[in-house]
Amino acid sequence: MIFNVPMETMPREELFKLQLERLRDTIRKAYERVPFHKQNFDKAAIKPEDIRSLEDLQKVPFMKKTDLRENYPFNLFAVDMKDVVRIHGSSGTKGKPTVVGYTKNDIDNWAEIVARSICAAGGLPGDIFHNGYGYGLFTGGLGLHYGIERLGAVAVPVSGGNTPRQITLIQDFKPRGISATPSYVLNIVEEMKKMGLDPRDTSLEYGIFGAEPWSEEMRVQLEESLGIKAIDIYGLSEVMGPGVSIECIEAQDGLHIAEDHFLAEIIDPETGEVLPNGETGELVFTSLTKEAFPVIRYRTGDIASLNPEKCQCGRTSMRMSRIKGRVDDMLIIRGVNVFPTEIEAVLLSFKELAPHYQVVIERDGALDRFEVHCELTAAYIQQSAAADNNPEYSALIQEIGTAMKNALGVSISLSIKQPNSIPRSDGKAVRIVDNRKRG
Ligand code: DLL
Repeated sequence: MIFNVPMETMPREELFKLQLERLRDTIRKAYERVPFHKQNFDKAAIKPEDIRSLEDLQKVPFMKKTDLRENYPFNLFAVDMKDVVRIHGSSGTKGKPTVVGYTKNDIDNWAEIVARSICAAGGLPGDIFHNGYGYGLFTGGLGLHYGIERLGAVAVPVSGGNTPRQITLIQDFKPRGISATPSYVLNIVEEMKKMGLDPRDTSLEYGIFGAEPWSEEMRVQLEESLGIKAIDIYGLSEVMGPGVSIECIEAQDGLHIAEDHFLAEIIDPETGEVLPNGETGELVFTSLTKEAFPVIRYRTGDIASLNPEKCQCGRTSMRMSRIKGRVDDMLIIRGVNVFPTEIEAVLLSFKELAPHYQVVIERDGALDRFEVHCELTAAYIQQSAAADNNPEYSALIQEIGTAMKNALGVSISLSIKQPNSIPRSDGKAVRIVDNRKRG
C-alpha cells in the first residue's frame, strides 16, 4: 500500500469527523445551487443546518435515476458551465443517457481515487497498464486512464474491441496490469486459445475488473486461465465512475469504499429503511467532495452489504460485498428471486460449459418463460458427441439441471448450444434478453 496511506488507514472516528465536515459542505452547496436539492429538502421540511451528524442524513429524501432523466441534461449541476471540464454519461439503453459533469477538482480527486485503487490491486508506478475499457461517454476508459497516469504507470489506451489487436499489444508491450469488463477479458482468453496461444504465458500479473456483475466462479476462471490476480472494481457514473470501491490484493474479500469521498448506506429497497451493517440491500451513496455533480442519497439499484471490520491489509475503510445484482435485473421465477450471477455460478462450475450465457425471457400466454442459454466448450465438442443419444451427454444435461435447481431453489429450462452461439460483447455483457411484449 503506497499511495495516500493516511486517508486509507485513518482511524474511523477521525474519518467520521472528516465525512461530517464534507457532508455539511456538500449539502449546503447543493441546497443553495441546485433547485432539485432545495425542493427535496423543502419536501421533507428540513434545512441544511438540520444535518448535524452523519445519522441526520437519514432525514434527507433519496435521489433516483429518474431524477437525472427529469433534469436532463445539466439541471443537477451545482457549478457554472464555465467551471465544468468534462461530461460523462451512462449508455442510456432505456431512452436518453444520464449525464454527469466534473470540475477540474473533481477530475483531480477521481484520478487520485483511481490511482489508489490500482495500488490496492497490486499496481505500481512504472507498470505498463493495458486499459481495455471503452473510451467515450462511459466512465471506464478515461476514469482508469487518469488514474494510471496519476499513479505514474504507463497507460495503454486500447479501449474495447478489436480482440486480435488487443492480443498483439499484450504480447508486444508486456503489460503487468489489465482492465476491462470481466466478460470481455474472457473473450480475449478464448481468442488467444483459438490462435494457439497459452493465455498463462502473458506478462500480466493483475486485472482490475468491473462495470458488470460477476461471480466468484468467474474470478476463478479469470485467475486460472490468465495466471493473474483478478480484482473487483466498482463504480457508477452518477457517483463518479470506477473507483468508488475496490478490493485489495491482500485479502480479495470485499471492496474498500473510498470513504473520504463517498458515504455508503444500505437500505431495504421496498421500504427505504436503513439496514444495519452486514444486511443485504440496495446501496445508496452520498458524494462528499464532488463540486459539479453532487449526489445526496443516490439509490444505485445495486444489491450488496457493508462490512466495517478492519481488513488484514491495514485499510480501515468500510468494505462492501461483491454486487449480487441490480434490483431491476432480479428475475422472479415462479415466486423465487434469482440474480443472473447465481445462474453464472452454477454454469461456471461445469468445465464442459463456456463462461458465456444469457437468460431469455418470453411471454407464454399469461406466464413468463425463462430459459438459460449457454454453450459447450470447443474442447468438449472435440471429445464427445453433444447428441441426445449419447448417454454421457444426457447425464451431463441432467446434472446441470439438478445443480441449477439446487442452487436457485427452482428449476429453469436450459438451452445448451454449440460453441460461439451466445453473442459476445466488448463492453458490458448482455445477460438478460427480455422478449416479452410490453404494454
Ligand atoms: O460501469 C463504471 C465502472 C467502469 C465501474 C469500469 C467499474 C469499472 P456505469 O456505466 O454508470 O458505470 O454503470 C454502473 O454498473 O450501478 C452496477 O450496476 C454496475 N457495476 C459497476 N461495477 C460493478 C462491479 C460503470 N464491480 C453500474 N460489480 C453499476 C457489479 C458493477 N456491477
